[in-house]
Parts: sequence; structure tokens; C-alpha cells
Amino acid sequence: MKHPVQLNQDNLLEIGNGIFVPNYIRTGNKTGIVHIGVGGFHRAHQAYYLHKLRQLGEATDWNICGIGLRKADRKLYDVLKKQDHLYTLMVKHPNGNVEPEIIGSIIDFEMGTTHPESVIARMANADTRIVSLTITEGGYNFNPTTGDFNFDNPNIQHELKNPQDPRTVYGFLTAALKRRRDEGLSAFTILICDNIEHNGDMARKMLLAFAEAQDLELAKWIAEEVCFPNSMVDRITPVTTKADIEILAQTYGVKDEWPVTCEPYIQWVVEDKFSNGRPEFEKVGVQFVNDVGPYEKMKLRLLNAGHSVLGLLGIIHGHTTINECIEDKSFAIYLRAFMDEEATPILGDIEGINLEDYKDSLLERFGNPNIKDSVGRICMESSAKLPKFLIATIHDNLARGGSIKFATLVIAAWCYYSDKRMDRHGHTIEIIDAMNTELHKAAEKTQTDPLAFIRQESLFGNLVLNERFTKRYLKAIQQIYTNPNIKKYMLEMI
Ligand code: CS2
Repeated sequence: MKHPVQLNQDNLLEIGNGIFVPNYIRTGNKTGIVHIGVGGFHRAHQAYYLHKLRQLGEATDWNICGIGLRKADRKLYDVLKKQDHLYTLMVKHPNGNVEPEIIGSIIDFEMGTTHPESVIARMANADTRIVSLTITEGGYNFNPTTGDFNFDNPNIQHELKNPQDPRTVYGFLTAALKRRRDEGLSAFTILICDNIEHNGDMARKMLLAFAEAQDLELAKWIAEEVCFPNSMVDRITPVTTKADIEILAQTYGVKDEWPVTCEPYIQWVVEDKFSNGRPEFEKVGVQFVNDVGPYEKMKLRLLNAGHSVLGLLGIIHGHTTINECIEDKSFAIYLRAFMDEEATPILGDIEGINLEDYKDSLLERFGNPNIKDSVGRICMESSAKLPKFLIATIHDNLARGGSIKFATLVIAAWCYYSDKRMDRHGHTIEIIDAMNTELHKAAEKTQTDPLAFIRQESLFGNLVLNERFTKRYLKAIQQIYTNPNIKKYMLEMI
């Protein structure tokens, strides 16, 4: 057993005896990318791609400055400051191998909650040419059914009246863009890295709605100058556990308080539309295309929806991880049936992609026994995910007369989960969701009003008015509420 060495710039040489460390100089360089929302995903994906590029001796001016706009970001901010913004990426292979690598592409971090002016100044700095975001599917402040910007949010109201005191991404982005315009600087690109169909177009619409309400002239300038490339991002990144931190210390001798774990697979497909240049990411495998739409849809409706299918059914059954679900044959077969019969028909042909191979690869990735992605992570924030991942597919299939039975059971399971907050054995489930209270309130009415859960219009639109859907849904609700042995109903369908 090695004595663990604290991860920081001074100790890199010593740490580098055992594992890969950055081979490039990290001080005195520009931060060309400002990234809002430095979670595990950003660190396993975009920051990793940039690190690869820097390892090739490229992209010297494109280092990342992380930004935290939530109080909860403070913990990572403190850890990264202590580690000179270095962290370990632990790639977990299906055969049990773990490949740790120290990533150095993030070189600075600012907290908007305590130092808003520093964040605006950083974004408005001439060196900044891209502002990228991973603020989760629920972070964009729009109504999932209408797609309209939510002006009722008190933080948004505050920012509209006090542009000098921003709180959300919208306030910060407009403050920084205004400063750039006033100083005669060119705009930055806004690059969205969250799982939302047409994520760039959506962000453009939201930012313009906000900016128009704040400053019409500025809104016009943003509309003309800022590019919002759509992009599809992909890498499964489970939540870091204590065991990961211990393995890293004991086996590899690295004391890192917050490493990131991920699968070997990585993909990024980006629309090649940038306001102010970009790193040559194609040199490290990023695909630049004219139309990301088909790739986004394929990923959201197969991978992300597939995760939710396993997550919600699995959590009620009592499975704890996604790979445990795949090891359970009935879950694997059910998932494949959902993909083949409900998701694939709405995707059509995608140039250069063999959907059968893609689905095979998803089952393999989900089954990676080393990754141990918890069903809890997948079920987290379902209210922000399901409208985009799964409910959209139900709407599409109702319109085309396609199958809806596999997805409908998942919606009924979601209702049961929100109502009882227990698995089928009666074990408590902790639910993390911005709409937790509303979901619970609606779901607990199910006994007296079986359609109560799907009457939530902002999530389901007008699904409650569709007889074909309600008939299926009522059957599933009746089954699960009589006996939550979910697998029984899954088996009846496959
Ligand atoms: C998952 C995603 O959040 C979820 O429910 O489906 O985080 C998924 O692991 C990533 O999008 C993979 O790229």
C-alpha cells in the first residue's frame, strides 16, 4: 500500500510515477472557455476532451474557468482550489480495470453566489470566447409542455429589475454580453451540454425572451452576434462514492477529495457554428456536423429514456444499480422491447448510424458491471427528464398509432414511486426532485382519482385527454397499486 500523496500541482511529478498526469504547462495561460455547472459530467466529458487536446500541445488559449452559481457548488470549489483545480478521472472498464488519469484543463474557478462581479468580469474578458453550460435538464427555466420561458420565477423577476445583481445564468449571461457589447468586444458562443433536444436553439429562445424583457437593444445584439450550437453529449458518469476515493488513495496513492468516475465510452456531436472560434476538438474525436438533431433525438429517446425505464422500474423492484437491472434478464428484454417497438419507429433512418448496433452497444454499456451507476441517480429529477426522454415518445406514438405499453408502465411506476416513496418490499426511497412536493401531492390522490398524477399539465400536456393512453395507464395503475411486484407486469408484456 502506498502512502497517499495530496493531489496538487507541486506533487504532480511524484504522482506521475504511477499514473498519467498532464504533460502541459497550466500556469500563465488564458481561459478561453468559461463553464457554468462543473459537475461530474463536465469533468468526465468536455474538460476531458480539452485535456486530451492540451496533451497534444494544442488549445493553449482555451483552458477552462469553472463557474458555480449555486451555493451547493461551494464544496467542489473548495476542493478544486485546494488541488490547484486538478482532479482524477477514473475510467472503469467492464473487465474490472480502472484507468485513473489526472486532468488539468480546468485552471480556475469563480463563485457567482459570493463574487458575482468576478464572474461577469471573467465572462466579459476578451480571452473568453466560449461560455458552456451543464446546468441539468431542469436548469433552463422553461415550461416543459409549452416550451415558454418562465417569468414567474422570483429570481428572474429580481434580475429583470436589478440587472446589476444577477442570480441565474440568464442574469449573468446578459450582464456579461452587455459589457462586451459596450466595450466593443465580440460576443462569445453559448454552448449547451445538457440532454435536451435542440439544446442550443432552446437556450437561444430562453435567453432572448429574458433579454427582450430586460433590454431590447441588447436582445437584438445577442440575436445577431451570439451563436448557440446544438450538441449531443454522452458519457455515463455515476456519482462518486467513498469507495472510489479510497481505491484511488490506497491503490494509486492519490489523495483526491473528489475524483470522477465514468465509463470508457465518450461521444460529442456538435453543430459547427461558433461566434468567436473554437478549439480543434475534432483532433480528439469530437464530431462536427451541420445537423445534430437526429443524433440528439437518438440519444435522448434511446439512452436517456432507456435509463429512466430501468431506473423507475428497477427502483420499485429493489434493484440498486443499472447493471443489476441488465443482469436481470426480464429487465434487459423489456428495455430492448421498449427500444425496438416504441423508440426506434419514431427515429427513422439516421445517416451513418446503424440503430441495431447502437442499441446493442447501449445494453453493453448499461451492463458494465464495474460502473455501478445507481438507480437513484437515474430517478433523480425525473420531472425534468421524463417529459424530454419518455413522454415525448408517448405523444409521438399516440400520433402515429404506435405502441405505448412499455412506456406507460413506467409512468404508472413513477406515480407509485412519487406517492409511496417505497420499493415493493416497503423500503423507503429518498426522492430528489425539484418538484418533489407537487409530484407527491398529485400522486397521493391516485386512490380516489386514478388519473390525478397525469393531470399535471406542465409534465404531461394533454395526455389525460387521450383515451388510448388513459386506458393503458389505468390498467397499469390498478396493477401496481394492487401488488407492486412490477416484474410480474413486465413479464406479461414481453
Ligand atoms: C442519465 C444521464 O441523468 C440520467 O438520467 O440518463 O445522466 C446519462 O447517464 C448521460 O446522459 C449519459 O451521457
